[in-house]
Amino acid sequence: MLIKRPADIPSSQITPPAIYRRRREIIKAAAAGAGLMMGGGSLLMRSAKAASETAGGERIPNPRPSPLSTDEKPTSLDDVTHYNNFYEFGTEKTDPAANAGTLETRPWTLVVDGACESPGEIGIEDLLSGFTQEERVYRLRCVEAWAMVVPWVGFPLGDLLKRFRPTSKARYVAFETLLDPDQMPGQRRSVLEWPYREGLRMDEAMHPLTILATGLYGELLPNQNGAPLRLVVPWKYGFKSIKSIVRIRFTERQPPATWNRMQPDEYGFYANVNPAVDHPRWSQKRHRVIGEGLFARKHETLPFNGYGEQVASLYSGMDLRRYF
Ligand SMILES: Nc1nc2c(c(=O)[nH]1)N[C@H]1C(S)=C(S)[C@@H](COP(=O)(O)O)O[C@H]1N2
Ligand SMILES: [Mo]
Repeated sequence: MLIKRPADIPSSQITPPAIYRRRREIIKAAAAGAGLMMGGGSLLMRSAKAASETAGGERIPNPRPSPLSTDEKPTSLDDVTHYNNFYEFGTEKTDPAANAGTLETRPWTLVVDGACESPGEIGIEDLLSGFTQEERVYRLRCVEAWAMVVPWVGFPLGDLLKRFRPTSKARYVAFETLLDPDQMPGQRRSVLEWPYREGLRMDEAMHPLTILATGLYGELLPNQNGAPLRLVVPWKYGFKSIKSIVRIRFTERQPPATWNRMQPDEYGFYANVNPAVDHPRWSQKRHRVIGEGLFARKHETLPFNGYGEQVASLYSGMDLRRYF
């Protein structure tokens, strides 16, 4: 390597996606050619057919721009769909695009229950037709120190939650990803606790900037981005934005969240983007913007990812060093 970097940052975090991807392809081709089938063997086998089987590609008619959109330049579709975190399909940034073709997103049912007057379930087709589709452009930043601007298609999570009539006991909202190791081969390894789980406080969940995304770039979500339905919370680090959701539950107590349970000192429940609180192993003051290249200057990270005016009041009076 020409570039010196701290030893504890995996190369996947700092290499520009295009170069990184090419390197992975070369490594995979070499491995396949040599007949190597080690740990990731079954994942490698699937990669060839995966790309054409993703749910993405179907146009969503006339999504309207949301007034909450940023006017920053969106990250390219190629980067948005090939530089992902989705451990159900592998732990490398290129794994989800290569392996997520095994996920079946039709039929798909979302169960909503817990502290509410009308618990029930809703099929994905009803969800897609029943909610106003507004195109929203959000800056989404990940704790691993990169940033993207994604033109999500989605609707406010609160619009859905209200229909199930949460009671006064509903203080939090818990989310769960599908659990099915046949469709999500990464779940055969215990890199995380499965299913992936996340949670929000009720007021965070009802905030208009918290959306359920069903598409991006005007098309249905590709599997690797969390088809058919994923959360987007733009003022929080990426891991809060849980993908491929099958269950939402209203709870009285703070629900368990996957990364928080794994490493509670590194990943807080709130996970609000905060340049003043470093991750124990790296600074969170600056980040790279995907698409600008490795040599571009890093950007200053803003409190709440630049959405402080809209969301800071949710946390007034809270010690954000303690509740990170
Ligand atoms: N079910 C599930 N959801 C997930 C993850 C995951 O591994 N599994 N990774 C999270 C992390 S760490 C990030 S940074 C974002 C990445 O979203 P993107 O690939 O669409 O950019 O998804 C989040 N949602
Ligand atoms: Mo992340």
